[in-house]
Amino acid sequence: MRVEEKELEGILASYLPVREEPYNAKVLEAMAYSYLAGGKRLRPRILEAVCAQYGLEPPLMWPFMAAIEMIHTYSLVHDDLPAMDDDVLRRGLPTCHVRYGEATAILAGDALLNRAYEVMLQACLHMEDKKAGLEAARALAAAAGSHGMVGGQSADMESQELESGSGEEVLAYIHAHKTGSILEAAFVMGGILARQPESVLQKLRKMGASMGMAFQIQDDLLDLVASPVELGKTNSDERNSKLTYVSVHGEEAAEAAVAACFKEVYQLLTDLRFGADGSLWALVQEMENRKK
Ligand code: GRG
Repeated sequence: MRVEEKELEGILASYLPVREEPYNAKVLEAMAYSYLAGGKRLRPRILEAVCAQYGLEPPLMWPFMAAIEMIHTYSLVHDDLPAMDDDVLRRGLPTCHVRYGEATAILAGDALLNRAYEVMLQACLHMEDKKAGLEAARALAAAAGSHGMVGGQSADMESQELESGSGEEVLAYIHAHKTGSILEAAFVMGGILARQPESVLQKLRKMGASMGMAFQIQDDLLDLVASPVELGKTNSDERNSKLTYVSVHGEEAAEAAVAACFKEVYQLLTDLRFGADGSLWALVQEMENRKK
């Protein structure tokens, strides 16, 4: 069952740490500021929809939904820092470091990451199937780390130094890891929590990988038509220097690649008997037609 939007926001908020003393108030405020700034909540929605497909009852998946959104939010807060993408706007608001200063933004990201693990491990303590909970948490940790999102971000940072022509392979790595890993985790964690066999998990992983690829290329295509202000940039220099699917393969090929990825996702949904009237199918359609 899919919870309503307002209820989802309440569920996500309920996993934030509670203020107990005045001394750490600033970092708590910065965490809440970025986490509750109203993103699309795509990753928790995917996790929820996969769990629902396999009959897993809420609220078992809620802490895992909150954890994946916390890790996603931490990555955005750190990605926006001057040392990385240097963005001034995120989710329609000033970025965390613009609002609270760089040191607090670093700490808020660190604290969201740690809170995500605390929330999942706390949930595992009370779960009947602790092994499934731990396996889901392990999958998210692996997806977020050096062989996942952080690895992809690192490759992306290094890619600015690449000689032209050597971009294709590294670009595939960046997409699969920086954007793909956490999306893949959203799909596979749902399957793990619902105790699905490895054959199903493999298909869920593939679905996540294709969604991740489509999502990133879409992002690059949307960036082409967005103004620097919409992009949260003070100027457009960076857009021109970035290695993207569009800069390597061209716009037409990028659009074709997005279409091919979605075709594969729909095929996998059909193979796994996710019906066209189900919430995951609707979510994929929403992503296919997204304008931001
Ligand atoms: C700093 C370790 C570290 C990693 C950063 C997520 C990320 C890795 C960078 C973001 C760069 C970026 C704009 C990638 C494009 C795809 C993407 C992840 C967009 C943001 O996700 P959405 O659209 O955001 O789901 P909302 O705000 O809706 O949650």
